Amino acid sequence: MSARRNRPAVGIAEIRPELERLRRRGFLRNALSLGGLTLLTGCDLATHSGVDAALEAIMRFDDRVQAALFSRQRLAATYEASAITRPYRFNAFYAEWQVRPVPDNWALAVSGQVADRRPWTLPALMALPQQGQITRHICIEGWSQIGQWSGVPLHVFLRRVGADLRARYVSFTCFDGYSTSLDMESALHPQTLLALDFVNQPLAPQWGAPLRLRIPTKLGFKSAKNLQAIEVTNKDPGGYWENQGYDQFAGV
Ligand SMILES: Nc1nc2c(c(=O)[nH]1)N[C@H]1C(S)=C(S)[C@@H](COP(=O)(O)O)O[C@H]1N2
Ligand SMILES: [Mo]
Repeated sequence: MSARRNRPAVGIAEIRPELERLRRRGFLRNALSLGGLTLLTGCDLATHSGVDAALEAIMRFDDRVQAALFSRQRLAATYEASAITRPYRFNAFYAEWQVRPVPDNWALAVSGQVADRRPWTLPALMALPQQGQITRHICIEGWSQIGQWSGVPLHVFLRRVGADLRARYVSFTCFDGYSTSLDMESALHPQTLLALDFVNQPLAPQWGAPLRLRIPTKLGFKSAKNLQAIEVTNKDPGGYWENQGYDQFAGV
């Protein structure tokens, strides 16, 4: 079964506001022409590496603008249970059905700038304070859907393990080979969840079992499924899509 062959779960009218937002972000990025950038960055556009460097600079400019506009107080819209998209679509970087079963004796590894590096079992995660949300998941491919997730707010978890909250990034590694990362400000946003449940049931494997990130203030590729490890670090960890040119910030 190919995820990308699935039909979009919502119509174009419903996702228009999101598309408009994405377009505005695109405008922001194009506001500086490549030529203008040569002056700003000193990149030589006559060479491939020069063009690469200029594009890198545009992306970093965009990330900086987005980070400056981001506020921990600004919440993503929430919805009534009746708005939940059914059936709910599955998406992943692999083209064919390759959902990995949850490894035996799964535990979430914690590393980097944290005081307590002990791994977390599911019962231990379930014993932490829980929070739910009904929010819209927006994929960069141009579709969106509304779902309900509950689990441990990431800021609660980071404080519990004694993470250095002045570190710049939190990185996420998944057992299906995926990875992504967040800037610390976004990691501490009150709606950023380590989700255990989808519509009040434990996550199914294709939707991220046993634990996934759910961050409604970012594009869908940041909501890492099938988590295996979390690291707190000052070095930009990148990620599966980030390393192929997607925004590090990727706000919606
Ligand atoms: N482990 C893992 N997490 C992932 C992905 C993936 O391929 N593997 N794809 C991302 C992308 S691009 C999207 S749009 C969402 C899809 O989430 P869903 O299957 O719950 O709709 O998961 C994100 N998290
Ligand atoms: Mo996506």
